[in-house]
Amino acid sequence: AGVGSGAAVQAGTYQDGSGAASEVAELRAAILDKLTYFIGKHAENASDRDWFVATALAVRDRIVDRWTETRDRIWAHHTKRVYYLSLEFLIGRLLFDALNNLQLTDPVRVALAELGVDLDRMREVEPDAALGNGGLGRLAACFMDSMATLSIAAHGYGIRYDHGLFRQRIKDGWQLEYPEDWLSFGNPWEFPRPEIDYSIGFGGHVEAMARPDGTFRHVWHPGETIEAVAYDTPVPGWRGRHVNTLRLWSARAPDPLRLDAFNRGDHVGALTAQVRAEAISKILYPSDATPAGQELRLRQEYFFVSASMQDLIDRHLRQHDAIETLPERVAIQLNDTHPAIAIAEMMRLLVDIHHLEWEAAWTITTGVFSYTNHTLLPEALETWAVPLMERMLPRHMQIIYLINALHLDRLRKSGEVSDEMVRALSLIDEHSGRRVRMGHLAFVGSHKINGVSALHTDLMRVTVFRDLNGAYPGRIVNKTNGITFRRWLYQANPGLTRLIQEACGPGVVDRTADLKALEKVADDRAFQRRVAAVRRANKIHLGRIIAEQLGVKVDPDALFDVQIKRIHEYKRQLLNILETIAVYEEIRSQPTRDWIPRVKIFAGKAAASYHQAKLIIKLANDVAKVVNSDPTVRGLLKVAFLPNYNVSLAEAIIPAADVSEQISTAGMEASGTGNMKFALNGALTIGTLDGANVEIREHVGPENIFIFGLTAEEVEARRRRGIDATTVIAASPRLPEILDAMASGVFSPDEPGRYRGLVDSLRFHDYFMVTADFDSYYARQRDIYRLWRDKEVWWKASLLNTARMGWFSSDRAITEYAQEIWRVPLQPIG
Ligand code: GPQ
Repeated sequence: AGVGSGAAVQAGTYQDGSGAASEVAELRAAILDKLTYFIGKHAENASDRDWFVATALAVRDRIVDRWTETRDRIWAHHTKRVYYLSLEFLIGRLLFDALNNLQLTDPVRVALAELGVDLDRMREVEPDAALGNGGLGRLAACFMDSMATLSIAAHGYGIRYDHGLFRQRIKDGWQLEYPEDWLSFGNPWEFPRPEIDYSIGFGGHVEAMARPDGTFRHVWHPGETIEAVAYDTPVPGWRGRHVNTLRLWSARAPDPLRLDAFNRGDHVGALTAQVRAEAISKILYPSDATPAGQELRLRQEYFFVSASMQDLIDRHLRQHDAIETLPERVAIQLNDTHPAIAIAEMMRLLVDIHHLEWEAAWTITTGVFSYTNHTLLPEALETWAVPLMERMLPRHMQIIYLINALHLDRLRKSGEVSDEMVRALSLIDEHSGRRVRMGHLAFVGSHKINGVSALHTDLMRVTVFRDLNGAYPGRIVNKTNGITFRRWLYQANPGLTRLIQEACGPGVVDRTADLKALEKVADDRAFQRRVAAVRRANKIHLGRIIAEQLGVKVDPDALFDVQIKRIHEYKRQLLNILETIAVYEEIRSQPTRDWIPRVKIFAGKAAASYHQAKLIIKLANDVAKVVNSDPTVRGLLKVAFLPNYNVSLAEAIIPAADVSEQISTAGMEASGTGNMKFALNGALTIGTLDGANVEIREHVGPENIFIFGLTAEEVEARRRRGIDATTVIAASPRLPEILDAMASGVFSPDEPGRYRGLVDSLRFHDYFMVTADFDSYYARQRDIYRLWRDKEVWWKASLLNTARMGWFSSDRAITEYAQEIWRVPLQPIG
């Protein structure tokens, strides 16, 4: 039975089939078999984790046949392949992805129940694979799901970090970072491939060998080699008809142990080479949009890129004899600049190893590569010091110089280019010591460069890539981000999904355009009430998590106002906290007014070295402490900062949100993807005209979203005039009081001066326009509260949001990449 059989729908799942009795019996037997023979335990003494592993392995078996079938089909048809290179894949838990895409949720639930095991409880023991920092990494995971769903022959390439993003604990309101340990109990989804390993060189020198014709052949003699070993995770698409591979590389020393040293008694020294080598895949850098600026980070980048380039060229040559046909068979997407060294590595392999002429190699390289830019923040544009590159990758540095020389020559020949323009176009930045601009390298080595929302792409063309865009017109295209509805609606919100299927037909899970049919019931009071009941149940579930984690009790009938994302000044959690303080002061001074009960929910991690962001976390917690314990507030306002934000927590929070905070300084958020998840689940957005908010407004309609604040252009204009906010604050009816309260220690009685610096930076150096946008933000929040009182209008707006978000599916985004950038075939679903 497929989706929409309509039978035997279990609580907590949407309609994915009734699960015939034989299917259930087979699954039960398979799970028991894994428990007995793989884990080596009896059902009586199996833990939840044992059951999870047994279930995952039984489900994995069902994936494997389809996986090999997929490989055979691609091989037989010589299908053009896509390689998605990303330093981050924020995949989260995989069990429900697999169950839902294989239509196995219900039968597995029943099979486990017959064994006395609760699927939902067991689900919680799966570690949340956090091989990414935030939006960029989660986008890669959504794209993997969509590429498999659309039957694109795709491979994800990345690093198998032993430790993903740090675990966040909040102690006395401060963030503490602890190592994350997702692999400590093994990983049932992956297949180690010890036989697939490549040597990766570092350092050493380059030998130039003269040929008889006077040209030179270059041979790189690395000073150090490290092995990259493959670990494969199958990625099944929707309905399991196509299964792709996520191949993650792990670092190994070629000689793990120096026996001579060990026998001499130098037990530690004998292992140093191993430790140095394996450090490469040890941890994910928690950098999020600021360069780590560390040698190890560059080693990570080159390590996974070189292994991936060698691997894909090997695969190509096993199937096709000529390297020249690479662009017809292969498309490589660079997820930001982190893998941009792939351009130089590809040139090295083509020229030095496969002996192609430079021009032929360059045609192939620009034919296969394309690059996605994810930020315009200047501090996040990756550059590497030339001396470091020379030392670590001497041959690549030569290649980059030559690429640069030919690129600048071509431009000089094609017309008038001033010295200033040459400086702007050069791959080498000469401003503060010489540095390689990885964005420029990715740009000149690619045939297409894309931004991730319409606004972001427009800004790319006039800011960081202005001169390159002039020199290579038409290369920059837009591909607005998307999200996989399978995880972010069908799995995360089964209650709402059931109602949607009822209103739009069961096939809506195959055709997101069918969501439009919800518009017909948007006014229907009875339907609205059922949607409201689902939201209420989701809020009770989230309320339980809040109570467990924080000991704070929240009312499910209060308005849940949510901001969850990395903590960053440009994302402006501070603006939200200022409004929270304003509300708090008002409730205290006018206690008898008819206040709407509300809960302000925050979650997110700050980069460990980002002090201002960590102080903002502390402030949110300080405000929470004061507000939550103030008797005059009487529970009308609660503040909750949930620790250790990750994919799983997002899945619990988003379906429970009434209001979604997307309040970045206009021009600074490249796209946002959380904004899409909330709107899809029916939360109403309060946001600036930034990133994809602009397009969300176009789709849901301006009356169903709360837009406020300066536009990107206005932000620019103001910054030019100066960012002292003294007069802005003085003109505001509320800001002076709020800032005085903060600065004088109302929220930090134990250390009254704690926020003085923060307030001073708002007063005299408000680069992020928090004060400039405060009054319009505050006013928009009042509009929200007004709407909340009129439940009929509220739920209509909510339903219209869900109905009109179909376009933001990552299936749509990937279809655009496939057709306009990669030029690969795909098979739509539905
Ligand atoms: N993004 Cl450069 C990250 O999550 N990490 C990064 O290092 C960079 C960008 C985000 C960006 O801030 C969001 O606006 C996007 O929605 C997201 O990438 C995916 O494109």
